Amino acid sequence: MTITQKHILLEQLQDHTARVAILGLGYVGLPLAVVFAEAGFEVTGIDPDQRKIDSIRDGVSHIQDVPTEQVRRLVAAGRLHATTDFSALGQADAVSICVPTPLRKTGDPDLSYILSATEELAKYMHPGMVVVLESTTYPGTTREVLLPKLGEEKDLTAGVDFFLAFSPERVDPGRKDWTTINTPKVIGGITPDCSEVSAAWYAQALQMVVPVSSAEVAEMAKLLENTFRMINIGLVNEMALMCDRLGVDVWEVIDAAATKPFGFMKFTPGPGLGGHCIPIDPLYLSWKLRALNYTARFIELASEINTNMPRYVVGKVQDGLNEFGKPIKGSRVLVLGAAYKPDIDDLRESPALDVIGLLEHKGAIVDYHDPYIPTVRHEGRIMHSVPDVMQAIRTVDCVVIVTNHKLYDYPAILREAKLIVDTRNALGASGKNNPKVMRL
Ligand code: SAJ
Repeated sequence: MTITQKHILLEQLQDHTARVAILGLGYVGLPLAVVFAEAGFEVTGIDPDQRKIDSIRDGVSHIQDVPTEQVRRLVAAGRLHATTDFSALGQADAVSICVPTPLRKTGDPDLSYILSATEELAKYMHPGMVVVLESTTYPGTTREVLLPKLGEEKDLTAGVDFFLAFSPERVDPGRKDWTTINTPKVIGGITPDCSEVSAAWYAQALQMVVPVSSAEVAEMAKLLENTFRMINIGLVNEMALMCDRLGVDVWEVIDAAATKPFGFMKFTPGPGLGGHCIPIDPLYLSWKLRALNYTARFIELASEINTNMPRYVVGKVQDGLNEFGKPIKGSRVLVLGAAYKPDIDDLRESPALDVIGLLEHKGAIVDYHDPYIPTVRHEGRIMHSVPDVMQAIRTVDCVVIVTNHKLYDYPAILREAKLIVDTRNALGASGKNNPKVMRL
């Protein structure tokens, strides 16, 4: 039997002598690096951000989901290394690419991080490597962008000399029940052998690996997961608009529908769609389909509705102030909660920023409070979370609850505020039929 690269690599993966490199040490890459190191691989994390590297070398975690104790222990044991030097890829057999895939200002995909990571990796490609892309992207990226640069241009054949696959990240920062090690992991290769080898690698460290027949299936599965959420959030946001016109309480409607024990999944209206996944990933899909002369109507409609929610919220503020004979212009408004979702410190794509901008555009004097976010860079200036939130609530003309952090004292807010726009039903029943509370 001829010993092939596949057999050699499979052996190294199974006996954990394969040298692992993780490109990108963010909320996806660091947890993955730690999981492979715990499984017994020697792992090198590579990231251009020297602060991240210094932190890891000092045995300190810069990612909330990764305990510092774990980083310290793995670094001390010589199982976890970190460097800004991409040449470390020359000593790697198994590489996972976990870099950002944002949108450009034009709304088009920004593949610049994937391209630069791939171009760096291409310099160090050698026979007997397995490469897995984890960054969420449009279907075809692995085959159309990575394969030529890592394979054909290096005279390496995927599935023979090296193995290339896609495996979508499913990290939900702050979640404790489903983490990198126990969340089922879909993985699909450029060829069946690529699927087999990459799945064999991940199976050494993760509890459940779900091999699929191709990279495109894996890329598309991720987009379905997040498009599903984006569209259903858009649906309930439109339900809120419809219930408002009908004079029906959308929150009560959703709670009633949610009693259905099958065939329904509860989503709730809100001030818009934040985060680095849900508002962005589906637009990678619709962008790709436009290039194939197909309009992904659900995605475009949901995106339009979700994007309009901050404006709808500001309309509620205007209506509420109007009831008190106050123009929005010159009124003092406090935005409560700036993070894109409760009880975290992540501001990315947060609708709070849109609400603040729209209010200011109408002449309101806007402050914000967020216990997790002390400062916000907004339209070229730094805003600071107000130091005394209850004092601010007592003095402003309107309080807008944009992100319903658990640690707020909602009964006190209801007592002290003159007017509240509650975009999250944070006040619950006490906000219903209350003359000083406007709800979505
Ligand atoms: N939102 C609503 N109504 C809802 C749910 C969310 O308005 O019913 C808003 C949130 O306030 C937020 C945005 O949508 O602004 C996104 O919320 P999210 O709950 O989807 O949270 P994310 O962005 O952290 O999504 C992540 C995703 N994880 C990955 O992509 C790996 C998503 O797939 C997870 O399902 C989600 O966490 C989760 O379940 O918490």
